[in-house]
Amino acid sequence: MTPKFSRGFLFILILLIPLCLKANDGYDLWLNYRKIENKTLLDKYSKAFNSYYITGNSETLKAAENELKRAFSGLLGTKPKVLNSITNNCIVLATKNESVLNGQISAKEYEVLGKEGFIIRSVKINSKTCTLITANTDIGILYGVFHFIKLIQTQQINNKLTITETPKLNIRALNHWDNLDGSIERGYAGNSLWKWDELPNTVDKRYIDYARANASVGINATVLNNVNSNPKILTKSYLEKIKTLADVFRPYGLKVYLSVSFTSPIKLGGLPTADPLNSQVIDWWEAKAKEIYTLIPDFGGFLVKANSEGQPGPQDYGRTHADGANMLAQALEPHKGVVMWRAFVYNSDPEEDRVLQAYNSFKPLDGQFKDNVLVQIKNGPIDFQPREPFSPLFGAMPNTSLMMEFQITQEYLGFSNHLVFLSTLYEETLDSDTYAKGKGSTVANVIEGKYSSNKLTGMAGVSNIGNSRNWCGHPFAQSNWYSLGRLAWNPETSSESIADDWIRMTFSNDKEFIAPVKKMMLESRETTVDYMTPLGLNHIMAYDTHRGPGPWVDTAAQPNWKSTYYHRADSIGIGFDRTTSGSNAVSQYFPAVRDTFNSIETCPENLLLWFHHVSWKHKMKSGKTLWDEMCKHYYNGVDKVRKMQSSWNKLKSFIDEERFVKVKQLLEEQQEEAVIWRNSCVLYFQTFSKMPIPGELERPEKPLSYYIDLKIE
Ligand code: GCV
Repeated sequence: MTPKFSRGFLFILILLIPLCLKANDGYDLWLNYRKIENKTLLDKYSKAFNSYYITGNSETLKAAENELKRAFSGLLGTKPKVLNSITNNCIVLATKNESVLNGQISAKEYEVLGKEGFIIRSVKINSKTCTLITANTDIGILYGVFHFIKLIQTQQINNKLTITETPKLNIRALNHWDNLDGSIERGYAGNSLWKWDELPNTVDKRYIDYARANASVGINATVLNNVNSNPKILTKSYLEKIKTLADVFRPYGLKVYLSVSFTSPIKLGGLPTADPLNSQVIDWWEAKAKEIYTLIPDFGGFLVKANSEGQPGPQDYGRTHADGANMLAQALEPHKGVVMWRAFVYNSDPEEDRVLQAYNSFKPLDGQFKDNVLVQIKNGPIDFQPREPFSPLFGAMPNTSLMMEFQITQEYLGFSNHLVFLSTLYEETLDSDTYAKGKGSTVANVIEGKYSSNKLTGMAGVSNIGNSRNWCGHPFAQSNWYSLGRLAWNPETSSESIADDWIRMTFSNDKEFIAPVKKMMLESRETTVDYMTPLGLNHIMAYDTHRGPGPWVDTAAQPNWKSTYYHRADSIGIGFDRTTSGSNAVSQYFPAVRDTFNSIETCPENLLLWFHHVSWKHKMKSGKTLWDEMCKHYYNGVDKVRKMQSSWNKLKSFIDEERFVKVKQLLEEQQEEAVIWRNSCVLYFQTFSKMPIPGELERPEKPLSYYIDLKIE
């Protein structure tokens, strides 16, 4: 039977069509190849790039070719011709030794590129004008293609292209904290992407899009499972599933790694011990490594959380972290695998400042790790707070490969409900001067390996990806995944340029849109610090969930999980004395940094309460008392969220309805939570300062007890 539609229904349908056309659910991320609207530019690009010539047919080159076709069809509305010989206006994709190159690029230039770098250059080959994308390897070509597409997306192609790019870090990794039951620890965008019950036989198309997205920003490593690892991940049946994923990811240069539990030999192998010096344990891991590499020849290696937050480790057997890491490294060495051993360790002793513990545990081990071990260090000494000083381990272990661990998922930063562009947080850490080799020895330089003989370098980001349709929950949370990739490729990239590219690729090239959105993004992290943890406050979130305020939390499973442990507010003042007369954490830094942090006069005010217990009446640089200054920050935070809202509300006409509305709703939620944060903290800390909220500021609507009872879910 043919369905009959009423006139009214058809009318509504017609009205809805433009809306549907503008719909965008965010699935395409920054690979959003929508047609260039500027007619002149469209004509220019369509003429300049109308065909391509490719040598080789590996899976990686096929991926490059497909991406090019996809981008052309979306951005230019054209289908590029595949050529048998080079003609004018074509794109040439060729690796180093292809004869077609006619010596365009010198051997020296190729040497600089290494295994993953690429060149994009406007050249003449046999008197034909073309754009050459070349590299030593196929993956270099794929990276080059993504870069080239980015130039079209962001409308930044000049007439003469002369681009050379090489990654500054070897391992550029996502750490998934995905559990085998599909849940994600600290994941706020749905469940795990990995459908373990369907693997190895069924391949979700999404795995390919995941790999594409990672390759597009140069991410070349994925640790599939939670660092709180379930030993089952190393069973035969899981390894077969993982092989399927590795096969899907391989063309995109994405290697698979696994988080392993130190007691796997006991749990899976039935051994009585997991002592790293025990020969049966050593044999067990060597056999396991062989088994893995037989299935996955390019397997990356292991990530290990040991003797941390209840996880087993070598110290359970009287051995050191180096003993544990080296035993695993030895098992992986014949296969060229690596161990990423986390430095995130602390005990529950209330007497030893938690901030000291990672440094005290690892610094003495400098030089003891095998060459295929990287020590993976969180950016700050506690745990992914909205602001922390850089970890003093950066620069302190010159004979060890050190890699950076950032968090992309917003555990302490409002989950995927708050707009927080984390690139500025990453950048702040990377730009911090360790003074390890005198002024200018930035954390970026340290992790690039500039001061050590160790050759392995890396950066990891704890993933914010889940199976929600737009991958990351908040449309802007995608920018944090993107930023991690960009900074892992080059830790000296500016957040400003990352934001610029991301906005153009994801939303629009319209200047009227880019300027306000970029401002929102670049200010958003400081805004969050203001309404959550200004002036160096930290870890005052709700217990366990880490969502919403909880400065009053004073009972916890261990003393250093209490908020009161961190803020130390009393009738005199607030803050943790970590100076030379306090816990002495300042002395873990090189002298110039130590002295700056140690003095209340020179300590940056944004870290003041991290390092000092400061009187409520202390005069700040602004001339205000500490109390008034703190109030100012909390109120500013809320005001700035409101400013984000009003900026966003003016941008409706620039983008699709779907993402516009989603961001609008989330900003409303963020504003409400920022008010809760502000009111909670100001009212709670006021019980110690006994000082009034400065006159002109709006008063909290509810009493403190209301906020203490409130749970933000
Ligand atoms: C994976 C914090 C988080 C934990 C996380 C841990 C870690 O403590 O709250 O969920 O565990 O860091 O990084 O290992």
